[in-house]
Amino acid sequence: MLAGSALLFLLMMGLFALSWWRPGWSRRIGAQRLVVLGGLGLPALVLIPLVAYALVTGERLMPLPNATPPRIEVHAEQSRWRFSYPALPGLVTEDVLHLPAGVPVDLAISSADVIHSLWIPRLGGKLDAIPGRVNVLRLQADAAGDYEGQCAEFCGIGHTTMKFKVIVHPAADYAGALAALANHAGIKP
Ligand SMILES: [Cu+2]
Repeated sequence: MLAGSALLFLLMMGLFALSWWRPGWSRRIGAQRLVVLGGLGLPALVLIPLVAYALVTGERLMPLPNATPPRIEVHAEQSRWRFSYPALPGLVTEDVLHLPAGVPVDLAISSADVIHSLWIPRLGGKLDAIPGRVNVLRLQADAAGDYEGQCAEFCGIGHTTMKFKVIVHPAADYAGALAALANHAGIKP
């Protein structure tokens, strides 16, 4: 994309220089043809390959497992995050998200009040939490460890402190870690 944009920049500068030193050069092309070529032809030539490239690359970035990935529900609310795990009904962790390492998960993100945005910079892009909607973000943490998450959409007075911690467990320990949390919270599996 950098090479492509450099090329376009040079082309534009070339046209600019041409109109500077040879005023009237475009008269030979004609106004209408100039609009069609410069306004439709050139953008189509540039944008269609870029969209195709972005679609293919985006698809490759997305973990696509054979089975449906485990789903975790994310509820945003001024100004905290609640995570619930359908695998363990009743278990809710506040401002802490537990994930398995090396396994794709689907985060089903919703909001109780205003628009928030879930962002775990080291794991992927942002996705808005919108009241009345469920947005699904597929993520995969490759390595166990602790990560930081942050609300990335200004949502009110508590926005700056609307952070959460992501604890990524080795995949083999994940179910045990969730069960221990549920046990601690007095939830019967
Ligand atoms: Cu926020």
